[in-house]
Amino acid sequence: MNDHVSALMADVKAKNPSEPEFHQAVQEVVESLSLVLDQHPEYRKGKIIERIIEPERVIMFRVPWQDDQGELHVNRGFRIQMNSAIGPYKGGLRFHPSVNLGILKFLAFEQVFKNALTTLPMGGGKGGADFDPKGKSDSEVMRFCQAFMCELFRHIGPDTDVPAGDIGVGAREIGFLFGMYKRLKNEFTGVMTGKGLTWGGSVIRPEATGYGAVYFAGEMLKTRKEELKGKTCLVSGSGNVAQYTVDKLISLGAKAVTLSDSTGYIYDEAGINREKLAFVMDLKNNRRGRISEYADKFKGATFTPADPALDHNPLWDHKAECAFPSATQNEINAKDAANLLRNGVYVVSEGANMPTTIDGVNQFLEAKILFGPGKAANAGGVATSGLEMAQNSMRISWTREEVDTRLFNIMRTIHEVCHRTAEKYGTPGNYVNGANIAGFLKVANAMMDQGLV
Ligand code: NDP
Ligand code: 2IT
Repeated sequence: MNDHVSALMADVKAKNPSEPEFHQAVQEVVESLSLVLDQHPEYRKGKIIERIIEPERVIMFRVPWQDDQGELHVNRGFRIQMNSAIGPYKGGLRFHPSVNLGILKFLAFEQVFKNALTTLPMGGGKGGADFDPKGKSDSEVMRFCQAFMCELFRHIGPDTDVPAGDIGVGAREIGFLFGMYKRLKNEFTGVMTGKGLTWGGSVIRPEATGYGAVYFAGEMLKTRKEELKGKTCLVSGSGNVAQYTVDKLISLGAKAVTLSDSTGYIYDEAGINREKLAFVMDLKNNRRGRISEYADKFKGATFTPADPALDHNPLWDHKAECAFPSATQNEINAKDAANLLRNGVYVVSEGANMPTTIDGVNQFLEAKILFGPGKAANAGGVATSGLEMAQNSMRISWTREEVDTRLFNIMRTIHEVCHRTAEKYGTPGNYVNGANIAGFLKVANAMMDQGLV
C-alpha cells in the first residue's frame, strides 16, 4: 500500500468502525486509483475520493411486523443512497439476517462503479433489512414487505431511487413491495425493477445477472481465442444468479458440476442438465427447500454439508476450468483461491458481489488468470434493470431478443472498456484495475462538472 492509500484507509477505518466489508471494498478501489490520481491532480484537489466514499444519505428505520401467531417482531431497515452523480440511486434490497450497515455500505459503494460501467444513467444505492425470509409463510413475508415499504416509500421514486432484488428479495418480495408503494403513493410508476412481466417488468431481468456473468466469461476467453464450450465449471449458490448462470452454461455447451446453499454443496460429475436445473428451480423458487435434496434425487451426485470448522470451502476443490461464485461476499478466501488455481481453474467470473477476499484476488492477479471482478462481471443484472426503467419510461415492452441482444452488447462493452482501461494504465489483463478506474472516471468527471454538492 502506498502512503496515500494507507492514510486514507486509516481514516476510513477510524470513521467507519466495525464495517470490515466496507473497508475491504474501499481498499480495493483506492489501490487501483493510485494509478489515476498521479495523472489527475484535479481529483485530489476536488476531494473526489473523500466524497465518493461518504454516502450522500443513509436511511435507517424500524420495521415492526406481526407473525402468523400474532407475535410482534422488530427488524432494522436501511437504504444507502451512495452517489447520484450520473443518475437516480439504483441498486438492490437484501433481506438476510447478516445484513448490517457495513455490508450495505460495501454493496452501495460497489454499485456506484458497477452502474457507471453499464453505460446507462444510474447512480448507486443499496438497502435491505436483517429480516430472514427463510421459514416464513407468504403472509408473513407480505406483512414484512408492507411494513418495510411503509417507511421506504417516502425516500424513493422513479427519478430519485429505484430499488430491486438481491439476496432474499426475488419476484415475490418485489411484488409485495411494489403493491404497497403503489397504494401509498396512488401512482403506478417504474419505482422498482424486477417487476412481474404483466405489470411493468422486463423480460430477461430474472436471467440477466447469471447470463451476464457467463457472457463476461465468454468475452474474457475470447482474448485467448477460446470459448466456454466443453469447459467444466464450479458454480456456488443456488438462487437467482446461480440458476441462470447454469442455464446459460448449458446453452453454450459447458458443464456445471456444483451448486450450494448455506447448508452445503452438491457435486455432480455428470453435469447439471436441463432436467436437473428445472428440479433446482422448483426446489428453490417454489418449494423453498435445501440443496441436499438434489443428491437424494439424482444418482451419482453427492452432498457435502457445510462445516464452519473448515478453513476452506471444499466446493472450490474440484478439477475445473471455470468458477462462477454466485452466493455471497468472501466465499473464496486465500486457501480457496489456491485450491482453484491448483485444480486448473483459469477463468473466474464473479456473479456475487465481492465473493473473493483481497488475498484471494491478489493470487488470481499474480497467476494472471482471467479474473472478472463482480463490478464488471455481474453488472448484467442492474444493466437490465436500467433497460426495464427505459421501457417503463417509454411505456413499451421490448421482446426477449431485443433485451438479450442489448444485455449481450452491454456485457461486451463492459469487457472491452475494462480491458482497454487496464492496458492504458499499465496493467494489461487486470480487470480489477480496469473496472475500478473506468467506473471511477465516469462518476468522478460528473462530480467535478456538478460542483461541490
Ligand atoms: P438469492 O437469495 O436468490 O440466492 C442466494 C444464494 O446464496 C442462496 O443459495 C443462498 O443460500 C446462498 N447464500 C446467501 N448467503 C449465504 C451465506 N452467508 N453463506 C452461504 N450461502 C449463502 O440471491 P441472488 O442469487 O440474487 O444473489 C447472489 C449473489 O449475487 C449476491 O452476492 C448478490 O449480491 C449478487 N448479485 C445479485 C444480483 C441480482 O440481480 N439478483 C445482481 C448482481 C449481484 P441459502 O438459501 O441457504 O441462504
Ligand atoms: O448487486 C446488484 O447489482 C443487484 N442486486 C441488482 C441491482 C438492480 O438494481 O437491479
